[in-house]
Order: sequence, then structure tokens, then C-alpha cells
Amino acid sequence: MNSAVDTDAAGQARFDEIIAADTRVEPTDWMPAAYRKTLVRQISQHAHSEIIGMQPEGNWITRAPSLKRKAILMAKVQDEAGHGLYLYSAAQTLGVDRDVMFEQLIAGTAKYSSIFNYLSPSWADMGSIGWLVDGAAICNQVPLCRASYGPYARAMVRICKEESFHQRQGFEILLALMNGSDEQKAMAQESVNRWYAPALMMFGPPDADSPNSQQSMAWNIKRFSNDELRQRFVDMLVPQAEILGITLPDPELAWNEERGHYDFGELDWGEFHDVLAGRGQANTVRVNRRRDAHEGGAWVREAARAYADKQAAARAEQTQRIAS
Ligand code: FAQ
Repeated sequence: MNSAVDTDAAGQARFDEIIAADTRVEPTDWMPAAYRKTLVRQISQHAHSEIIGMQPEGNWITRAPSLKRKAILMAKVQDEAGHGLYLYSAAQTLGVDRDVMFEQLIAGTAKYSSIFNYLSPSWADMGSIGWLVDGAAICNQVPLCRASYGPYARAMVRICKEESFHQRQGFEILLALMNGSDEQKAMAQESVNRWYAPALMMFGPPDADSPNSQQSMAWNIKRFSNDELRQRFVDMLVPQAEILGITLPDPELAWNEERGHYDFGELDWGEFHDVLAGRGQANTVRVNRRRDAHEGGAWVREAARAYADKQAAARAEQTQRIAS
């Protein structure tokens, strides 16, 4: 019998045991090719989202209304960069090269979250991004702390801690505006009107149109379906919106006693698919900006490589001197 087949059969049995026992798959464990591929897809898309996700907020760093707001915003954007780096590292443990992932992103062939293709023309958008976008990200990502792939789950634990701070700072920006002048209140409401539905779409297509969910749930990567998480998010938002005094822009939003959840209106999935197809407000701007940043940073990568080579040469010389 072919030993590769043997190993695959033993590996598959061990993998099945890990999944059934709900413990972690580690990089050195055998795993089915489709499981590896799904993880590379999801983790790289997630990493790209964090990196592209710096742009809508980066847009406001130079124009933040106070030094304190500027410092907080800079720290948040820096956190997103860090999240991207943990996630690229997690994807690398699956055998995919970081340069390949970067190339796919700047070539425009990689997916990243639809939400980052919306523009952020007002300061209140910094509040909406924190409250709604980070809020949706937390709802989606807390269950990923229990994802079956160890490096991804562990990266998510730290990311979620930071995202929950991000969500609160967004809420606080909106609260400050809602306690301000009529113009500030109107600015906050106008911003939430634009971000609410796109934030709900972050959870992905409805379950009936989600080709990956079933298998990802069977592998304990995803713990809840897209619709379950979207519902959880809406249920979480309504009382927070009441505290803010903000109206969520959905006339069908209503408590359903029987279900014990809020009902909400149908989302415009045509818009979602348009954004995914590259026809969002900012798809081209986002990818071009990332490409420029990548090319502009080439000298830093070259310098780091030259430094590493120099250090390695010095170490080799020292080893040779000790040996002779
Ligand atoms: N945008 O079968 P499903 C953040 C694609 S991080 C674009 O349901 P799946 C932090 C999907 O990839 C936000 N594409 O897919 C932050 C698939 O395409 P493919 C990112 C989407 O994977 C805050 C196809 O549609 N978070 O915000 C979207 O089972 C503030 C069919 O969909 C993550 O990535 C979408 N919204 O479920 C940063 C979390 N939804 O690959 C800066 C991890 C779906 O087959 C500022 N990811 N698609 O060609 C996940 O949990 C899952 O991948 C889902 C999608 C739930 C996003």
C-alpha cells in the first residue's frame, strides 16, 4: 500500500478526532487540503481587511478635532496594522507566503471586507466606524477565538481585546456629538444612516447564499452562521442606539416578543454584490493607495533585508573565528 495514502488516512483520522473533541489543529498537524485552503482564504481576507481598513480612518488623522482625538485615532489605526500582521503570520503557518498575499492585495485580486469600500467624509464617521464596524467585527470575531485552527484562534484573542476598546471609543465619539450642538447631532445621525446597513452586510450574505458556512461550521472554524451573528449584532445595537439618542435607519426594526429578537428589514444585497465586484464608492482608491504605500515602503524592506544580511554575515564570521 502507498505510504502517502496511509499517512493521509491516519492524518485524516487524527484530524477528525481533533474536530470531534473540539480541540485545536496546530500547524504541524496533518490537515485536509480543503481545510487549509479555507483557512488561507478566510485569514488572508481578514488580514487584508485590517490593512485596507486603516484607510477610512487614516483619512481623518490630520483633521481630528483635538490633539487627544488625534492621538487616540492614531493608536487605533496602528492597532489595525498590528492585527493585519498577526493575521498574515497566522496565514503563513499554513504555508502561504506573505509576499504572495501582498501581491494579491495590490493586484486587486484578493477580497477584503466590503465595508472598507465606503468613504468617510465626516468626522462623525470615526464614531460610526468604531461603534458599528468594530462592533460588527467583535460580534463576528469573539466566536473565532474558539476557531479550530490554533494560530488563528490565538491571534483573535488579542485582536478582540483591542477591538472592544475601539468600539467604545467610537461610541464615545458619537456620544460626545449627540451631547453637542444641533449640527453635531445631525452629523452623527447622518453618519450612522450611511454606515448602518453596510455594517450589517459585513457578516456576509444570508445563510441561504453562503457557500462556505456549512463546511466552515462543520470544521469548527465558524461557530455561528452569518445570519445568527447579524441578528446578535442588531440585538446588541438597539439598546446602545437608545442611549446615544440615535435612530437606526430601518423602519422595520421592531422587537419580536415571540422570537425574543429584533426583526429588521431586508438589506440591499445588490449593493453588497456590487461592492464585491469592485463597484463600491472607493474600491479603486483603496487598492491604489495600498499599492502606492507598498511601493513607497520598498526602501524600508530593502534596508531591513540588508541589515539582516549584514548581521547574519557578522554572526557567521564570528562562528568561524571561534571554530578556527
Ligand atoms: N466583504 O460563504 P460566505 C474589521 C465573501 S475586520 C467581502 O458567507 P465565509 C476590523 C466571502 O469571502 C473585518 N467579502 O463566506 C476593523 C466569500 O467569498 P470567497 C473582516 C465577503 O468566509 C475595524 C463569499 O462572499 N472580518 O472590521 C463579505 O464563510 C475597523 C461568500 O460568503 C473578517 O474577515 C464581506 N463582508 O463568511 C479594521 C472576519 N462577506 O472567498 C479597521 C473573518 C462574505 O468564497 C477598522 N471572516 N464575503 O470568494 C469571516 O468571519 C468570514 O470570512 C465572513 C464570510 C463572515 C466574512
